[in-house]
Amino acid sequence: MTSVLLKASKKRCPFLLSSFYATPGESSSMPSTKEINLQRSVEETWEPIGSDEIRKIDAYWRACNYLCAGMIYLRDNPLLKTVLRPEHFKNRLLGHWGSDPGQTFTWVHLNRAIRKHALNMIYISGPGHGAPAVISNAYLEGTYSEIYPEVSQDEEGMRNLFRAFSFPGHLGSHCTPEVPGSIHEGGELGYSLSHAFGAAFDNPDLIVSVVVGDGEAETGPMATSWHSNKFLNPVRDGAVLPILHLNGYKIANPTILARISAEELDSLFRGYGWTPYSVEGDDPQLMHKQMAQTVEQCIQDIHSIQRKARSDGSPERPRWPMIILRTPKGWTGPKEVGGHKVEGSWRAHQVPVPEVQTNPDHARILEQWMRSYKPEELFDENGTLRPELKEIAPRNGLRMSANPHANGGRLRQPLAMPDFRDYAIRVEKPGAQEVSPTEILAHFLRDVMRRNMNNFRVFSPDENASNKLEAIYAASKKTWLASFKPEDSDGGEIARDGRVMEMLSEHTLEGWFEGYVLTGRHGFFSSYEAFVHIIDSMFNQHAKWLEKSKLELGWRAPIPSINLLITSVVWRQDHNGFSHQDPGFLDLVTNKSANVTRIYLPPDANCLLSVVDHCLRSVDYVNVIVADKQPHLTYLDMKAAITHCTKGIGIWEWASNDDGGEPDVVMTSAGDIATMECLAAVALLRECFSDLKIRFVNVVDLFRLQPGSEHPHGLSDRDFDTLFTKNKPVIFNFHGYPTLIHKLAYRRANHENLHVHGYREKGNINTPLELAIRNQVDRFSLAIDVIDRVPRLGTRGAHEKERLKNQIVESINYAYAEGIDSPQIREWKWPS
Ligand SMILES: Cc1ncc(C[n+]2csc(CCOP(=O)(O)OP(=O)(O)O)c2C)c(N)n1
Repeated sequence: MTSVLLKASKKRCPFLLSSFYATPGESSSMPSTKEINLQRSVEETWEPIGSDEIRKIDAYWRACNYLCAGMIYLRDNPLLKTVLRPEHFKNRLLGHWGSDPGQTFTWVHLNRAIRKHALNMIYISGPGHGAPAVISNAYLEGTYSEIYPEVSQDEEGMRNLFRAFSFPGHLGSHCTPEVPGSIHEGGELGYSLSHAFGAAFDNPDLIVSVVVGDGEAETGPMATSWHSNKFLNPVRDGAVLPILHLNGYKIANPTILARISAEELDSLFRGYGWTPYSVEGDDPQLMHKQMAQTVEQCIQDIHSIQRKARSDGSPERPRWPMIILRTPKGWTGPKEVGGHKVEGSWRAHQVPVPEVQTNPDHARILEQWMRSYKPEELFDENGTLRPELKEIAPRNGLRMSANPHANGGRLRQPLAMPDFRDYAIRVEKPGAQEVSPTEILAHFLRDVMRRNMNNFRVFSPDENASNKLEAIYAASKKTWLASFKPEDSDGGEIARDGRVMEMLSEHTLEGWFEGYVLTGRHGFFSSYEAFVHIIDSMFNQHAKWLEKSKLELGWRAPIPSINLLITSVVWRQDHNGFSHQDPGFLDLVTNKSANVTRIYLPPDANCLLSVVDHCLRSVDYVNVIVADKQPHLTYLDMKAAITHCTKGIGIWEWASNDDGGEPDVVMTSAGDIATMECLAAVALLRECFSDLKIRFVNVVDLFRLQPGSEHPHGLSDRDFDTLFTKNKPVIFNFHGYPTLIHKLAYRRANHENLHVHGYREKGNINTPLELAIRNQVDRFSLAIDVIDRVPRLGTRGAHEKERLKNQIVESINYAYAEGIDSPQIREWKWPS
């Protein structure tokens, strides 16, 4: 496949393949023969767009642009029925103009293709700060008024729209969840393309158009997501049509991609496996022809790729089309303000004429600018879009602003679930037998996959095998549409029709996953604990989206939850060492709304099964599950596991000896490894002090620790005090950073007696016990802490304390001499 490079400017004829991007500093010149040979024109198949259609498309586009400007500036006089006066302006001018006209231009041309081919298409706005472009279209298509009736399609409604935009208590200035047709806010740049692919997976009839900002294209997540085309299967997936919007500037700088030569740019996207088509210019009339022609070509390419793949059933990796759209930033806006170039410069990024309230010249420029769109030709006296323009937009479900995929919960089908109890481990005695929890889970996930081969995917950054989840490959291999080698058949587990998504980019995977759930499908993501931090920010953004959608927007249907398994945990990084030790993602999660966040630390394999079953059935949450992949002791049979996980926190009677009396100390754990060490400490203490009354509490659902007023899962104070007492020492062994437990429990009556052990950022290449010792989450340190905190053991326990300290020294020496922990540590079992 080859590219088409066309430029539409007043100076040159767009249909001559003679215009190329000038290398910076040079003027455009005729291409070399070689360059011409690289190109193929769509003219062969092109049925030229008629002048009447161009006139209407242009008018529709002007209507969009008029609305965009109105949203930024006006609170009254929306149809410019009188000269603009100071009282018509908003007091505070907010919003972004620069991105809007290129995006509205794209939208109206996609509309043309949708109508022509009855396309099922959604639109993702990478530079979501260009929200006026999306909102104006949603408004003109009627969707906005259907959801927000006060924003009616008349003068009053237009006034309300302008007032609502970027106004306190109203609409944000990004493509926030409030915006119909949006599944991507675009506030934090970089994720639009991966979201687009996530939406396209398993949606064979859907085309996801996605505008990528040229600034956005400089971000790390965007850079890696161009590779998503190696994971899109044209037989069973939809298509993604990226439109790279080269408007040349970011907030205050030129963009890199707009300042490299045409050849470099073309090579870059070819190198990523795309077929780039370029549209370039500033003359609207010529640009409409070019864009219509190019969009048509892209749709034809997409259809022919899909036809071919679907007829022969064995997809080769196609070179999907993409558009490189080069237009001036702030196109059609004021050319110059106060002697400074505005259109085609970074000055167009936000509010291009900044002082309309105080500077009459600025007010005049704004009025001229808005009148240049000729609103009287676009809207009737009542402010309603004229019928001949309305008719060029798609209708009903074909409107991108009303496409059900953009409100994916409406399409959500619950997963067909196997019975998780069928995967249970038999537990005859607590703490006697070891299994890898994730290995057990893998069989369950495999069967979830088998039953849901159209709406469930598993995501991991090259780690499913490492995380001992490889049993899922029996249901489906890893998606792979790049080339194959003979050795791949020997355990490579890759296939063109695979459904397990593995690529070494946490960003791209999380973006795919979010796009997938936002369009109503389900998934499961596993990551090494330390590196889940790479998607911290994506988690933040998704949690914000969920919070808004769930609490404030009744029209958005619930979507499946994001399920994140954090494994390869901090405590078992024997050869990876310090860089792989970071349990801090949990701290981040607790910053987000209690309405959408859940954290589970199942202590063993059966609890993990129960938790994952629960999470896969849930909606509108981010569920974070922490479970290690190494063999660990099992404690609860399935019945007990279900009861324990349902309660989320509880006393383990078999590990306690305070029944019927008051405990001297409450030993508490959260996390699999933390639980084992805590139980081992209990066993040591019981050996040393037969009369010591110990209560053992395990926490699965971390938010049980917070008061009910703070989190819906929070325990009442009464329940908390019953479990933890109001005055006895509580020794809490925690999987993560100790401060998190204090943060959650600081309001509890017994907080001053809560002593939390957890990761203290002390790590290296360690044996498991030696690492635990360095961070004082080991059995000996915990037992010593109990001796220190239980007053009656203070002096009585002196000898025991010495012996425990000796064991610490001996354990470290053993680890340093042998490179492993001693057999009695490695083979420790709960004493029956
Ligand atoms: C990850 C991230 N970094 C920084 C910003 C701040 N920011 C907002 S808009 C913008 C420039 C965007 O340029 P581009 O993607 O080209 O969009 P457009 O030119 O269409 O406005 C920046 C840096 C952001 N929103 N997200």
